[in-house]
Amino acid sequence: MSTQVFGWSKTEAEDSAAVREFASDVRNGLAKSQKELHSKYLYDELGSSLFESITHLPEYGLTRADERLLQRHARDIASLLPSRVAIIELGSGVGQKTRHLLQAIGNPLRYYPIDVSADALARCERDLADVAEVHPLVQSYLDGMARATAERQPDESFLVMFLGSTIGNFERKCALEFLRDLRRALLPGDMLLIGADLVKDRDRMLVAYDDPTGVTGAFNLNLLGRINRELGADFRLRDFEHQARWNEDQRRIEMHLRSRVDQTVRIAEADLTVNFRADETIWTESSHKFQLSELDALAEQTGFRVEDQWVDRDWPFAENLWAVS
Ligand code: AVI
Repeated sequence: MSTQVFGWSKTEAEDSAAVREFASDVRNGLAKSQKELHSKYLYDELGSSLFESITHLPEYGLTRADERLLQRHARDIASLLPSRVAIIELGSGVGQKTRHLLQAIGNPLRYYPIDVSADALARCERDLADVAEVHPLVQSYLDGMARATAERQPDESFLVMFLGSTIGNFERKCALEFLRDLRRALLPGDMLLIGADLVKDRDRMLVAYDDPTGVTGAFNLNLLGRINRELGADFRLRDFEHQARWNEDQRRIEMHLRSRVDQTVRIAEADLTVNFRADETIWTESSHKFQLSELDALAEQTGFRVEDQWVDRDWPFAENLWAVS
């Protein structure tokens, strides 16, 4: 028995720890009076490819604005960086948007993409090998940061990239704490390039998260499908519907899954039976939107100094270059 346990590959042990953590998060989230599920669980293999499709939707301009800014201003950004620099990217995915900047900086350049998806990192390593020496890290953001910065060379600085307004998916208080943690992992001379989606016309924001093609709806509903697949639950996906709401006070889009009927769901691996009333929702994601002035304050509150900022005209989105102060 014990031989078998010790004979487990690390991956199997890690997998079962991940299932236990998922089950425990689902149990805790669905016990709250406003039921919720953490947005990180939206990104299994199917969820990640649905998100990739979202980035091509005509209604979702965020990713294109981010990439436009990086392409147009790659040389401006490169000119503001320290002469000896290595790059860390948090949540790189396949790293497509980063190519422009890596090219503008020129070789030789070490690039540490950090992501939870090993498949995305394998593609990233293959696709960017011509513009950088790629060191993929399948880790959480802060663990990956620690690994990458441990390889700092004498007189070298780091540029950390945090693109795509992923910071908007943190609660505002958690965003502050996260940026402070990030700052603590850096040294004077290091920089942060952070993308943030700006507050814009309400209907434009809402349709970006509730597209008529239904891709964002499928992305959201897949979370229940994932719970069925991984935790042996019996959610009937057709008895739930996707909702996007604009929360004016918090300046955020919220994604919810609304129960169409009174119903009971069993989640075997979480040893949980949950009742839903018709109209009750599960809150699955927040996407905070920012004012320009708020971004400057955020830099100051977290130990950074604003170096420069570029804003897209077609889809209000800001790329911000901050230095460690
Ligand atoms: C990854 N993140 C910045 C996206 C966003 O816009 O908040 C996730 C997303 N959710 C629905 N559509 C896109």
